[in-house]
Amino acid sequence: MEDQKPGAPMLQPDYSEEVRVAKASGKPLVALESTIITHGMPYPQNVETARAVEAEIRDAGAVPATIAVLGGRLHVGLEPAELEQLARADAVMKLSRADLAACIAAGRTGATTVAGTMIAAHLAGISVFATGGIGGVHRGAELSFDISADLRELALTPVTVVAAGAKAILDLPKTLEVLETLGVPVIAYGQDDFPAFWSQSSGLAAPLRMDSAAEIAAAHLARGALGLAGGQLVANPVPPKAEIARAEITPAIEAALAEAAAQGIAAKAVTPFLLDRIFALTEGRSLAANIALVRNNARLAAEIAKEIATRQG
Ligand code: PSU
Ligand code: MN
Repeated sequence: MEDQKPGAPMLQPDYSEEVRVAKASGKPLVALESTIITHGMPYPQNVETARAVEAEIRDAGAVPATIAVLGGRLHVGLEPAELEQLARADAVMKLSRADLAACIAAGRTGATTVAGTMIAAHLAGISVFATGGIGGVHRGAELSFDISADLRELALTPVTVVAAGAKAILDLPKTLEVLETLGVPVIAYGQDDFPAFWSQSSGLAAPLRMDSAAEIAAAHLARGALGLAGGQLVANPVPPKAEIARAEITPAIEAALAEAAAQGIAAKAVTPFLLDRIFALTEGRSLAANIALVRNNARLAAEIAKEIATRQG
């Protein structure tokens, strides 16, 4: 299960100044992905959101580490100008587990998905990561076999990922089944139901429930103590004020899925295509909810990172 061969030289990431100082002084760190910036939101909301999410983590007393590959260098923590450049760039690669090494070797620029970010965070010694939604099992996966590499990564890499569940563009029951098969703990925060990204509840019960960052931190450390590979998925519901009712979002999802099928969208293009269409079809309402929930996840991730740091102290 472990990736690292004993004795193999490990790649040293390029740390931002803020992350370098935090690592040296043992401050709690929270990793952030970059696909949400390049493939998940339009400019300039993408860079504004990225900055706001970083600020939430600082305000909570932890240090943000946004992860991306810039010109073949793996960056853990981006300087403000680097973040702006990435948010404006086009033709940025989308880096999941399969793509990360190829992007670095070719000297290219890419944004990390949940899977790619988990790999980089673990390499940098960061155990908590905040995002919006994870990839999962797509509807019709029994024919397309489209299952995000994010799920397998959660089974392999020991990082606790805070997300607002998975989007209803996916098949949520199948996503939960695959996570169970892979042995990934799925923890709803403060409620019994698995949240559904824009909505607080998916109508499905989550396998586990925890009500404090301390409990989540203790479970993270207990997995390590058991020698278990893999991380945890913390499913944090969207704040009530920002929620979009399921009845309101469903027509947009159905329309986006129909367009994707009609245009033959496949593989890595599926998730960005659906997100872009749903933003357009809800006239930005989905984007406002998305921003609110990512910020909310960043705050919880910072609390978990602080609890882990205290217990390791
Ligand atoms: N789900 C979202 N927003 C996102 C993504 C997923 O609600 O931005 C991005 C994440 O980076 C996630 C990736 O890791 O899409 C999953 O892509 P795929 O389904 O191709 O694995
Ligand atoms: Mn896919």
